[in-house]
Order: sequence, then C-alpha cells, then structure tokens
Amino acid sequence: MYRIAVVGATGAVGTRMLAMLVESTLPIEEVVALASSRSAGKQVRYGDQLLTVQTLTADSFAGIDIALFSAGGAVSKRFAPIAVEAGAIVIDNTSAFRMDPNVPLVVPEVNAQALTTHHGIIANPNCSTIQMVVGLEPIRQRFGLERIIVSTYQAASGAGQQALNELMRETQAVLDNKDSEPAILPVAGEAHHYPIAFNPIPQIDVFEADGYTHEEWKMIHETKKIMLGDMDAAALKVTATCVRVPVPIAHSEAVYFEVSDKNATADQLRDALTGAHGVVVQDDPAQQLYPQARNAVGSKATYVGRIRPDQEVAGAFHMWNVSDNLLKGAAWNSVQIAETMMDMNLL
Ligand code: A2P
Ligand code: 11C
Repeated sequence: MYRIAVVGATGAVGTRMLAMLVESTLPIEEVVALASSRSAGKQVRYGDQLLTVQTLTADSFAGIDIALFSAGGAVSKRFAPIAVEAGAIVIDNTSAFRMDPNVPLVVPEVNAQALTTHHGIIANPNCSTIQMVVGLEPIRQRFGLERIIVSTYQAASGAGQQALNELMRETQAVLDNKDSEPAILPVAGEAHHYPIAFNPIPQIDVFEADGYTHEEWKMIHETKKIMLGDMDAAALKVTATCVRVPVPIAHSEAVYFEVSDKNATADQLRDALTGAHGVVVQDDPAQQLYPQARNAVGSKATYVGRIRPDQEVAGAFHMWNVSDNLLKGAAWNSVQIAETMMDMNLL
C-alpha cells in the first residue's frame, strides 16, 4: 500500500491527479494534499472523501512513497530533491528536470523502459508533446519517422486554473458588452497581456532569442528525448508553432510528418494506429468524423483523425490529434507512470 503526496493539489492539474488516483490500480493507503500556505485548511475532493490541504514544507514527505508534483518549476526544483532524500519517488509534471540526462522523461506508451534508469525523479513531459508522441509512435514503429512539423491549438487550462478563469471571465464580459482586463495570458508575469476570448494568441510561454517560444522548444527537445533516447537527435527533425486558442480544456494539433517508408499509405497508417495503446482513431470524412476538443474532455485517450497524404511529397502525411491536456497531458500520464513503475517492480 502506498502513501502518495500531491504537490499543487488545488490546481488545474493537481485536482485531476486526485481524480486519477481514485481510478488508479495503485493500492493506496493515504493521499496527502499539499499546496501553498494560501490554501492551507482548504478542502479538495478525493473520490468521496474531502482532504484538508496542508502547506508544503521540507517535512511534508516523511513516510511518502510517491510524490506527484504539479506546482510549478520553482517548487519542483526546491522540493523534489527533498522528497527523494526522504525516500519518495518523485513524478514531476513541471519542466524543471525534463532535459536532465539523469532524469527519464516518460510517456508509458512510448518509452516505459526508460523508467529503469531513474534516480528518484521521473519527469512527465509537456502536455502538447505527450499527445503528439502517443499519436506518432505506432507510425514510427512501423514506417520510421524522419520529420515532424506541428501547429498547436492549445486550451487555456494549459496555463493553469487562473488562465482558464480568465478565458471564462473575458468571454462573459464580451457577451455582456463589458470590459475585462487580461492579466494572465499569454504568460503570467510578462509585460503585455492579451485577451484570449475570441482571439487565438501565437505565444505560449516566453520567447527565446531565436524567435521561438519556450513551448515550441519544449516540443522539439522533449519529442527527441522520448522517441530517440540516446540515439542521435538529428535522426528526427522537429519544428513547432504553438498557439493558445479560446478553448477551456483539450489541446488540438495539426501534425505534418514524413515517414521513412515512402510507399506507406494513409490506410496503412490508420491500420497501425487502430488499437494502439492510448490511441483512438476517429477518421471518416464521409461521416464528418474527426477528433474534436469538446469530445476529448475527461478521456485518457489521444484521438487522431484527418489522416491523409501530402499529394506532392511521397511519405508525407497530415494528422489531426486531440487530447485532454489535463489528463493524458498531465495528471493521467503522471499516475500512469506510477502504475507502470509498479507493474515493472520499480516502486
Ligand atoms: P495554491 O492554490 O495554494 O496557490 P495551477 O497550475 O492551476 O495554477 O495550480 C498551481 C498549483 O501549485 C496550486 O495548487 C498552487 O497552490 C500550487 N503552488 C503554487 N505555488 C506554490 C508553492 N510555493 N508551494 C506549494 N504549492 C504551490
Ligand atoms: C500550456 N503546455 O499549454 C503548456 C502547459 O511544461 O508542463 C504545460 C507546461 C509544462 O501552456
């Protein structure tokens, strides 16, 4: 029986971690809900129980077996090593350790084997990366994968509960013909804020000097680390444009990719994806069937459709990929990592 701590238990992801733990196959003795001192004493739902939130401190991890972190990178950097020192396995949903060579970055459908190399901390990838690699791995396995060009349509909840609240508040204000000053999006703490209501914003996370955003670089680096492991990063070319759209939950992605087998057909790709772990194919233009964000909310799956060849480039295809960013993109992938570790006798 495991004692599990959820760090960031009041947040958009943390509340879903609690929900995923209720559904989990993990034998659970106790769940401890941790957040900032602002939330101490508040209650959060864990199945039919209410847990009283405790302030995260250096003493929070005594007796904890598994600590799920989703309270921002700074909190993870400071407290994850403390949790490991106290004997816990940390599954970290922030970007704090993802590119650390000593930290496996894991999507169980793709690279569960990397879990065997852990030193106490396992990183959960960025949400937009996770759903893309789940949808592409069955194709890579069968046809080889040389290049990905992805454009994302990311939900407001990816930026946290406050950003989701901002989308709702602004949308209501527009409909009521009232003013509502944006204060969070595109990035909390940046100089400029723009309305997300009725307005896609082509900035997720801060800009790098090269004109790409940090989110775009995360998709590039994380995809290579997950799919290639120790192989030469140049073996897979990846580039991304990440856009925030006025959608509450579930990210959508237009994924253009080139496979090694230049004779591959769209039917063969659909065949490789049908029944693949974590994937649901919804692809029937005659029936207007394709993945939609609104239908993915609350599901652990990644939905793929609109699979079609580039008419001018052999071996190149388009695919539309949708998943609940708070579940497979975050809370479910973290709990799934814990379940996978238990199944692999790594806990
Ligand atoms: P709190 O509600 O007390 O601020 P989201 O991603 O939805 O914004 O949620 C962020 C989560 O991280 C919340 O649970 C938040 O708790 C938590 N958090 C933020 N800062 C800290 C901190 N310094 N220590 C512990 N938890 C924190
Ligand atoms: C977003 N993908 O939608 C981001 C959120 O690195 O875990 C996830 C940030 C991260 O804003």
